[in-house]
Amino acid sequence: MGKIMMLVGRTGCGKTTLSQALMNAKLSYHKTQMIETVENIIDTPGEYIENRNYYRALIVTSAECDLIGLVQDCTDQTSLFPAQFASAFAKPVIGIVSKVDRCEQQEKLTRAEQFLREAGAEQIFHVSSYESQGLEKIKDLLATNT
Ligand SMILES: Nc1nc2c(ncn2[C@@H]2O[C@H](COP(=O)(O)OP(=O)(O)O)[C@@H](O)[C@H]2O)c(=O)[nH]1
Ligand SMILES: [Mg+2]
Repeated sequence: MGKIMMLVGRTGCGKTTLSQALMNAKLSYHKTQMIETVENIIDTPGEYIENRNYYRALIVTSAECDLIGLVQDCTDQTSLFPAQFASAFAKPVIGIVSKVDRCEQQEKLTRAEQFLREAGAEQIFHVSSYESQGLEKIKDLLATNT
């Protein structure tokens, strides 16, 4: 079965591509185990974080997931996540730095991590859906039962 993760982040940060990359990676990795082939990802609209009026919708939707992934594009110079946004959820919150294939300078990574830590993310992951980087670690997290 595995865990259900809800992805939250502004439009264009890479949520849908990541969902698909996780599914594809899982499919190829576990191609002989037909039962566990589909990852459980809730891909939320960017509007939910871009407009404060939708925060409630995010919180309501989070009831259906086991953990929340805040997605921050490493090329994005700004963040939409309020300080300690994670505390609004009654679920564990991880931070996902996306598009690390475009992170030529270390500063971009550090900046994205800082935004996610300020938002209250416990653990930070680095991914590139284009280069299938960092996907295994997230799949492992979703596969664990505790
Ligand atoms: N360089 C790079 N671009 C990406 C990556 N993931 C997504 N993108 C691009 O970023 C844009 C927005 O991606 P999308 O998944 O639709 O973002 P969403 O709005 O958060 O669902 C698209 O043009 C994607 O091709 C990645 O890992 N690396
Ligand atoms: Mg999308």
